[in-house]
Amino acid sequence: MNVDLLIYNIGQLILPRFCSTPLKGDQLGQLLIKENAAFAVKDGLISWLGNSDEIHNFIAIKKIDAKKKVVSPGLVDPHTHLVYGGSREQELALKQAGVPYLEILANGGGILSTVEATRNTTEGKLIEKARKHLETMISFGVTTLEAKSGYGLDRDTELKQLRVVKKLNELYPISIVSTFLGPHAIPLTYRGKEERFLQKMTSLLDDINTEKLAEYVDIFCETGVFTIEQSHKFLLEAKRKGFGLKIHADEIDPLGGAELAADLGATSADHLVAISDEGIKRLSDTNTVAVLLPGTTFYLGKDQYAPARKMIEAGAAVALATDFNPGSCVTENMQLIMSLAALKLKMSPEEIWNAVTINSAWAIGQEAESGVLDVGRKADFVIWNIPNYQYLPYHFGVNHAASVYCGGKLIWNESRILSD
Ligand code: IZC
Ligand code: ZN
Repeated sequence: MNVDLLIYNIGQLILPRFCSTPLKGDQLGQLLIKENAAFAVKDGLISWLGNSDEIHNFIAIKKIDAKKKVVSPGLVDPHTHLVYGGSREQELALKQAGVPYLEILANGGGILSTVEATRNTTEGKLIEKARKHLETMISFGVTTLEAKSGYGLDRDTELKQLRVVKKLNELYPISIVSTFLGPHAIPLTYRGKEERFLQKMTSLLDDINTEKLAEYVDIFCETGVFTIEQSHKFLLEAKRKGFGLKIHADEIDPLGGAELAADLGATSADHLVAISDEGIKRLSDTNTVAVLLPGTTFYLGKDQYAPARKMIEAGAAVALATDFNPGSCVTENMQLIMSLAALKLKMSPEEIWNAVTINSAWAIGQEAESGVLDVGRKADFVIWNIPNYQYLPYHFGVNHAASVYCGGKLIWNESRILSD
């Protein structure tokens, strides 16, 4: 049989399971590991998957000996603020002095300082900057991700950010799902006129639809930002216009964002550090994915992490993401998030692999395209320099990716570090 690519001698092939819903409860801990595996790729798709001893029938343009390494689906990062101007390293000293994240924002810093920088950065420069971050993400094994706007808070800059995401999607073979996060903060000029600002962001939805600039909307539902009622109003209107829903929910205060996400049939509810027991129960009754962001809790120096065990045991669908952004989690490294999930969320290696592949794909509506390796699926995969799948969360803070493939094509290789 003629194929484009044959990869064989795989020590452990990680095979997350595709079900009709995101993996919940005990399912999250079930991960199929195939030893001595091999698979073939034709026209960018997996055309055969089996045992390394069965490959003699294949004539391949290219053969890769995986040398007993671990191979997994490409990682999926379902929550990033990829596109922004400037940076906020000066905030680190404020944080060290104990100034809370929301206080920095209330004083016109935080998100609002990135808004200023993003407004003052051209589309071309934003693309250039985002490319660096994106290539770092890819180097850590990501082949599908989500990217939000939210650093414009005005028509032109929000659309500029979304056009950058669209352009990045065209420039790279990986998949980027775009989310409109216009209600990310209230500009100083709209203090006391929050409803008017929300109205203004809502009025952008038609243009975003027409230009096909985003599939999802999101809102920062938090004390001092947007209330539950405002979030409900915005999300409902976006749903009516055909957008998928996401929400920054219950990160600092338990406002009931998880309950709202469940009520509205949101695709995901993200953060959930302060989720109530009722919120956990409501999420468990739905397919709304709980996207946990332990990198953010770590970076904000908090002791209380999202109650991942409680959520998994209650039957909620849990996924993991970086939350890459210039304020509360400045890392592109999904592997670091996997270690934090083990150390801080007490998730098992099996749960973690499922949470960064198939469940994170569900969190951005990519479950039919990403997060699973199977015949007929796109050949997005990573070859890892690790002896077994449990090793990755254990050895933290470094890059274990040997090479990253998207649609059967090599898009990143560790040897580039030496040659560039
Ligand atoms: O720039 O601080 N939490 N939005 C909500 C963020 C963090 C991003 C930022
Ligand atoms: Zn976020």
